[in-house]
Amino acid sequence: MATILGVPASPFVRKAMLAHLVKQVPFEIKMVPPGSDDETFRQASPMGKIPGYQTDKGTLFSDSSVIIAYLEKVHTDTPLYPSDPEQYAQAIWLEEYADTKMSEATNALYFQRVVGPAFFEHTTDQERVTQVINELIPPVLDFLEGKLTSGNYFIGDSLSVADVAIASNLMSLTRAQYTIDDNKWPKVCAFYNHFLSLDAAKQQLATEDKIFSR
Ligand SMILES: N[C@@H](CCC(=O)N[C@@H](CS)C(=O)NCC(=O)O)C(=O)O
Repeated sequence: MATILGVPASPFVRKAMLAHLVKQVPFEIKMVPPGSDDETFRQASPMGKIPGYQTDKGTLFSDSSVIIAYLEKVHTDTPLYPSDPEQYAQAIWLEEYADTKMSEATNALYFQRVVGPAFFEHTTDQERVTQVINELIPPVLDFLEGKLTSGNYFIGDSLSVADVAIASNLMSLTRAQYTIDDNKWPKVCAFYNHFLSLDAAKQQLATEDKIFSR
C-alpha cells in the first residue's frame, strides 16, 4: 500500500489524502512533521516539506501536485485531470493558484488560529488575523467567485484536481473559524458545500478531527 508521509492537518497533506479518497485508492499515513530527520522521509523529501510519498513499489518522492499526477497515471478510472487540453491547462493553473496565492492567505489564518496554538505553543496575533481577514482572503475569494460558472466544479462538470486543491484550502479556513460570506461569495459557498457533501471530504475531516481532539 502507498504511504503518505506527513501530518493530516497540513493543507498539502490534506490535498494528497483527498485525492486518494476521491479516487478510492487505499493509503496509509506515516506521521512525520515538516523537517523531520526520518530517513525515509528525507529521501522522499530532501527539502523537508510534507507530504512525502512512498509508492507501493517503494519509489520515494514528495510534493502534493506530484503525488496527484502520479496517482492519475496509475489509477486512470477516476480521472482528476480533464482530457480536453484547454480544461486541463485551466485545472492545473487553478491548482497552482490554490497552492501559492490562495494558500498564502489561508495558511496565514490557519497558522495563527490553529496550527500555531495547537502544535507550536504560539499565541494568536490578533493584528495579523485582522490583516489576513481584511486584506489577504477577500481578493482570493473574489478571484475564485469569478472563476465559478457551472456550480459544483471549477472546471467543466466533474471533479478535478483544481477542486481538490481549492477545497483543501477552504477546509483550513473552516478549521480557523472563518465562515465564507454567502452574500459576497455565493458561488464559492455553493461549491464548498457540495464538496463537503462528498464522502471523501467527510472521511478526511473525520481523520483530522481525531488529531485535533488529542
Ligand atoms: N509544494 C509543496 C508544498 C508543501 C509544503 O509547503 N508543506 C508545508 C506544510 S503544509 C511544509 O512542509 N513546510 C515546511 C517548510 O517549508 O520547511 C506541496 O504541494 O506538497
